[in-house]
Amino acid sequence: MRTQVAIIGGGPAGLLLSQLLHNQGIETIVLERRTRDYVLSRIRAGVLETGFAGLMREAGVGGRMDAEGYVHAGTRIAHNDEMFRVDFEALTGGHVLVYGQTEVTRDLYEARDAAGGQTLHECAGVKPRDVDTDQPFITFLHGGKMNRLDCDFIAGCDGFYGPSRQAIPEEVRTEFEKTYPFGWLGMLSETPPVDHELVYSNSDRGFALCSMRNEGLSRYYIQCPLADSPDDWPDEDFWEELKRRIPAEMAERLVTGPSIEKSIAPLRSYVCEPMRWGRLFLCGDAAHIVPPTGAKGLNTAASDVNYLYRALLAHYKDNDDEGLERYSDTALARIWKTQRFSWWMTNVLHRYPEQSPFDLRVQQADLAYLRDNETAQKALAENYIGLPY
Ligand code: FAS
Ligand code: PHB
Repeated sequence: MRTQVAIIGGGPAGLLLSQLLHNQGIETIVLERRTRDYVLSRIRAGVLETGFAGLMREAGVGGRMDAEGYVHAGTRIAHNDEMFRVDFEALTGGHVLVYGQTEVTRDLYEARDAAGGQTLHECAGVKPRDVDTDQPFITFLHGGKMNRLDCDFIAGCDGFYGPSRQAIPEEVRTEFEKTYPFGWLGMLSETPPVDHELVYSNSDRGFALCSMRNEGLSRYYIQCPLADSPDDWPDEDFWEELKRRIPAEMAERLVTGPSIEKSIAPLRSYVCEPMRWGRLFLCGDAAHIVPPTGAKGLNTAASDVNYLYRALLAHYKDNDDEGLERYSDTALARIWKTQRFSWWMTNVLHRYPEQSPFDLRVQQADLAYLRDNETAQKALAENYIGLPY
């Protein structure tokens, strides 16, 4: 088996890269560990940066996103019963689209099907080989037998737990990590959202986020101890705690109902440098993780795809390898800015178990500065809608 670009991982990064390359006549094969249904069952991100939405349209898969996605021109920040709005459009002329990652992945799968794209599911033991030579290949179990896929390049889009990052020699890798002493308990419910925009709340009881997928599907999060499990949180306890963490007038109009999904995600910041080793290129969660506070995980995967796609295009179309040579530095420059923003948003909005009275006053001052200062709000807005690629 041979292709030009072998892609490990059929999540949003792998599928988007495959679709973009296909549109330029560049062959790809995607090797995915899970079933398609499993991949499509994941409930994750919900906010698309301007750049990501543009890339989806460039890939020819933006139709449903533009028809069903919600333009959000701003977001609200609540601090106990006080709330203010950051107006993205007035401050930057831009906005974000609220459109679930599950829908993004579904649109990409449908486009790959229509294009006759090759995505092999239930691949086991996927292993990149000879990545530091000009004849890399991948071995993997599929259809009951060992297979070999020869290729020009390998895109490691296999998420945090995939094999690609491990193919970079340990002595070459520098890994940066920060863990947070809390997680996010997320709930999906078939209820109308409490507000037409997102509400990020810093309350004396901890962080909460009110989001949505559509007029009848709400997505809520509350900060919770890492030791908790979803079973510790019956629906009624979740709703009661959420009501205590958002402004009273919103709590009064909050419509509750049964959860259709409930899960806890730990918060972590992580970056692996470099993102390239020979003919292996890491993309998305394979190379970096952010706390979801800034809605940057999925969006940073998209910016990696943007850089790698254009670098591969220049290689095949113009015999120009500068983009490939500079890929890691270029992608990391933007990644570290999203890491900073996600870390800052997490710090300003969460209550830390060991927070001193001084820390608390500084956090309150940060929120007050954001409430009162247009420059501070513009900085948040331009990061939130997405820095330029
Ligand atoms: P993904 O992890 O999505 O995809 C990697 C793919 O590789 C998967 O399909 C996996 O099955 C496959 N794979 C793994 N190992 C393999 C192997 N050995 N062989 C073949 N395939 C393999 N981001 C936000 O912006 N907002 C959020 O609210 C948010 N919430 C999240 C909640 C959770 C629980 C998690 C885990 C992440 C969340 N994220 C959020 C981040 C998330 O959206 C990621 O950034 C996004 O999925 C990144 O996409 P990929 O890089 O494609 O990685
Ligand atoms: C979501 O809707 O899932 C969501 C929105 C914004 C975030 C994180 C998650 O910062």
